[in-house]
Amino acid sequence: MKELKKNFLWGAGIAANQAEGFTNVDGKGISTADAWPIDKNFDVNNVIEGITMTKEKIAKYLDPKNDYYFPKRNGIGFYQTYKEDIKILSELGLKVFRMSIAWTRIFPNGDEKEPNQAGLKYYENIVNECLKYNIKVLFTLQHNEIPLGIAQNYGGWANKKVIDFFVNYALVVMNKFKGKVNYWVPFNEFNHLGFDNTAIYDDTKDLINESYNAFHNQFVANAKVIQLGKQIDANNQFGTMLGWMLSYPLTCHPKDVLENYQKMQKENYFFADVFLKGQYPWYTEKLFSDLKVKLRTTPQELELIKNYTADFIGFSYYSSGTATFREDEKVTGGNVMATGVNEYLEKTAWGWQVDPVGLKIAMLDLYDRYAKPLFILENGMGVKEDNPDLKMINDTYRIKYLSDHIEQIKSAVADGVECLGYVTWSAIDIISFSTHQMSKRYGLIYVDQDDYGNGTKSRIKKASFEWYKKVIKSNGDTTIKED
Ligand code: BGP
Repeated sequence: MKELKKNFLWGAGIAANQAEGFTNVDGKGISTADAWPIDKNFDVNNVIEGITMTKEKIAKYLDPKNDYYFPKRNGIGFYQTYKEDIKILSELGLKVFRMSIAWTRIFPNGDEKEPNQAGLKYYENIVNECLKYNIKVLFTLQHNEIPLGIAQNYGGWANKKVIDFFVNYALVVMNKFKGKVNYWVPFNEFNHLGFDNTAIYDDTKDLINESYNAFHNQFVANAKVIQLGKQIDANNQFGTMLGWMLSYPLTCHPKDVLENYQKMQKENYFFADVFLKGQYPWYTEKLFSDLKVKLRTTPQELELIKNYTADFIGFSYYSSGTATFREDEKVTGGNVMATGVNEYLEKTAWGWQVDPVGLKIAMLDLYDRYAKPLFILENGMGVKEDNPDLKMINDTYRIKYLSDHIEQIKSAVADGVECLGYVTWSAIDIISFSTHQMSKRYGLIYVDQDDYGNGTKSRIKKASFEWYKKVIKSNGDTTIKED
């Protein structure tokens, strides 16, 4: 029976906008992520509200007269603590550390010609720190943050000028880390609408049409980055990063099955096809006529997309949902979008339905369709973990969640699926992407900090840290063995 490869890349991840803080230091510009405050009127279970932004909202949020608190401007101070944090992470025996580069540390407004050297130096320090411990780095270039200047001055990714700005940024960092970093993910969880992903304000006229034009421009930028990245270093490997929104038909009613199939097409396969097959799928014309989308493309762009597809299928998996044709659908939370309830599944405190078998279903489906190596780039569970006494948190619930999902990965590999690695989300407690809370904790390491940045900032390993260390050392044995 096939087992995990000996060089299976056991990893853990964070994102710059959720961890670094120090948003106005060493030349960094303000990003779309820096514009989200904790807003008391905000419903933390309405995931959509946390990733959409309007011109009116941002004017209110950025008005100095309003004293909002912006969690992602502080993160967990990783910009300053990265040496200590990476040292702790090295104790896991990590093979790969997934993190993102903040575009605004390299090009503060996004459209500059020359890079900010202080920003490059910081990421060089990170890379050197990781390599010191034999930890490979996997860089994401756009992880739910874009220079605010791109939104304000260019209308976001719908503007084709942004393609060249992004490619220029990617060239600078790929040249800088040539020979040191070979795993690159240009866009994080690309397959979702939202200001965090396109820098298009949600009150923009013709939003859906502009958003799909933004996606197209990102497809083009992605292809150009792969083309040039391979010229810089033939060893560079490029991955998709799809937020895999797995869903099932609510019932076996044929109309539910059809509804779910088309939901999977629209939310998942559409994007995966362009990235991995190099062309828009056969149903694009119908989809675009339904959505009233008119793409602004050129034959050269479509040729680029066709010739430069991803090397591996990177994706995140947290939970699954359901779909039904009926109007009275009961909905619950999920990654970047709400989804239908599944009565057979437990939910996290944020309503995300825990479904380890769904990860194997996603792996079989993706491998079946695209026949390229898989790489799980995010998997974990957000939990409220109050810890006033600063004790070691015995997060057996997280160990169970991660263990159940890793067992499904092993099962898919035993069936013959090729899998490069697994990155648990998150290496350390960081600010939640969609709710902007510190209290939605994913980390193997606890950080003493509340939703408003108060606390000692001390780092305390959770029980899952020691457990994951054993999983890595044994290359996948998830049973807990006392020492
Ligand atoms: C994904 C993001 C990650 C991470 C994760 C958990 O969408 O790629 O950055 O945050 O979701 O989501 P959240 O932090 O909103 O609970």
